[in-house]
Amino acid sequence: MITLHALKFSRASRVLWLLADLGQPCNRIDYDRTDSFRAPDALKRVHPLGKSPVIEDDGEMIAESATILRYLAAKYGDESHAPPRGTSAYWRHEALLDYVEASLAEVALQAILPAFADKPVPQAARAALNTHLDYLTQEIGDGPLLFGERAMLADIQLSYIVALLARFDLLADHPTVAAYWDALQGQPGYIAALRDAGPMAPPA
Ligand SMILES: N[C@@H](CCC(=O)N[C@@H](CS)C(=O)NCC(=O)O)C(=O)O
Repeated sequence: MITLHALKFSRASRVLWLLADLGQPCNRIDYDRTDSFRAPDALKRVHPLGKSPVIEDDGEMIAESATILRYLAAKYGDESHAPPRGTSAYWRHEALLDYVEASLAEVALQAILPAFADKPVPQAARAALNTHLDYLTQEIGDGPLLFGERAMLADIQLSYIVALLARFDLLADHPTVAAYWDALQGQPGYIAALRDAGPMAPPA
């Protein structure tokens, strides 16, 4: 069985969402956040970077949530979380799946971290975030999700960042992204992950 190392309020929720969609159980090992909201040292004994999520499966130890999502979809022959191969939608989806951690996460955290510490969000951080939220608004289009009604891997990957942005009231000027967050919260895999492991974002 797959083992999932799941830090509280973390990107591990993405993996739980996909596992729920795939109907795959896992042996979830939970890690509480430290007082400074970091991962405990115990996670460093799992993976040198001490980050979550990490999965163990059939002797493989896999980090990076996008890689884990791709691994699980490939392993379980899942064709329902990406557009058909060979289409331009397929490559648009691949780009969005990588975009979340490669480009968006760092910019979003520059706004989220001050908000989390009850400090004002610097103007430059808000401006940079707004550029990405404008981009996401275009990508969502008529929605409700990135590729219509059904959550793809890229939607699952985006959910964690969007949950944090919503939690810290950083979506107020971007109604399309706020509506996207509403649509994500209605997805069965999201609901199952929340029920199993609690919310993606820390409570107020
Ligand atoms: N790019 C990695 C990021 C992993 C990551 O930063 N995880 C956070 C939790 S959401 C973490 O473990 N933070 C704890 C720490 O850095 O102390 C991924 O997508 O999996």
